[in-house]
Amino acid sequence: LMNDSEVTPFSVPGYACQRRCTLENHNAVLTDALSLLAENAELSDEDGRGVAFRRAAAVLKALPSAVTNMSQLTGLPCLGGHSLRVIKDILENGTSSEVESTKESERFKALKVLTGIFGVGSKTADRWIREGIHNLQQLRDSGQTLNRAQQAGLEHYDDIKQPVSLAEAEAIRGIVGRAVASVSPEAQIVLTGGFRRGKLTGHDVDFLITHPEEGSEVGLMPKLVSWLESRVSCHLQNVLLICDVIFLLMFALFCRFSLCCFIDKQTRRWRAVRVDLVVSPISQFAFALLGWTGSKLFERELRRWAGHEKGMSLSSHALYDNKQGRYIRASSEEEIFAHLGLEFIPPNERNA
Ligand code: DCP
Ligand code: MG
Repeated sequence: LMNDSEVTPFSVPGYACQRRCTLENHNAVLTDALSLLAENAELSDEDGRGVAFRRAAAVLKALPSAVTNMSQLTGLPCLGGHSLRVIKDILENGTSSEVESTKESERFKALKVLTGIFGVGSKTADRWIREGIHNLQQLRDSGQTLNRAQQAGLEHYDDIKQPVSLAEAEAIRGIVGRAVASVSPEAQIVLTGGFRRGKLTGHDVDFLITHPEEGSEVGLMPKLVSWLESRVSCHLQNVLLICDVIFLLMFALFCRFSLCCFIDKQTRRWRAVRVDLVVSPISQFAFALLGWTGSKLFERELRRWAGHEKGMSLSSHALYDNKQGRYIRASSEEEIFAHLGLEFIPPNERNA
């Protein structure tokens, strides 16, 4: 048995973008609990609380081993009183009563189900709940008017909920890649999002497309979408032959770059998958690549670091030096980290 004085506290830097965090998580029970509270806060429009729980979870994800004793947490950043109470509860009792009661609450369950519909955010879900709608059947029966995205989201709810595998992501990459090549032969396509960070599943597939010649990317997105749509709607048989095992149908362009697609597995079963396409001019490519690789918290922390520590504004388009009043160019992620005075963190270690 160790007493507190023999416990060595962990130590990590304050910003997630200063930490290397792989997918290996020694504190999954604790981080799952804090993530659930973060999700509940976000779904309840309490973003500040949500971020606080996300930051606390990210600190625990970055630890080299499992937390067994509260005293190991002394001096760690981002662990507020609320998060510490939850951690203490779990270390002492195996569970946190707050997490358990949140998980079981009718409101949380309804918010999860309703915002799980593509095109439905927390505000819409909240309005529906106030009108007595708590599940998909009640929504269908309610006669609520749904926009095009929401109609598709409801229709393909089960498919879209099911995680996308890396194999599916790669198959879709092949198909979108062929589409890109035929509308713009020199254009480049990169898989971003969670898959670029080494995840084996995702809730969608994120792609970034650019063209080596500045300006030639203009108009690429509509061409790409209509190529994919026409291929599938007019030449269903051909597409089946072209893509033999797996193929895809861009079935609607919902917003700027969020698409919903169908792929066919060997079974020839159609399945809806979310695909996010982003087109970036080459001059902004490094910023877009960094901005769309994630994780979401890593991105948030990069922007916070830039603003608070460096007097700069970072987005997925550019880096601006507020004091000098000028944009800072970069042609690689490495250069952006260097401009920010940060050690380069490769994508697979950005899993904050
Ligand atoms: N992104 C962001 N802020 C947002 C939305 C997205 O910074 N509000 C960036 C970071 C994300 C990336 O875009 O990692 C892709 O968004 P996803 O929601 O697809 O996130 P992931 O790909 O990381 O998760 P998943 O594996 O579940 O798809
Ligand atoms: Mg993704």
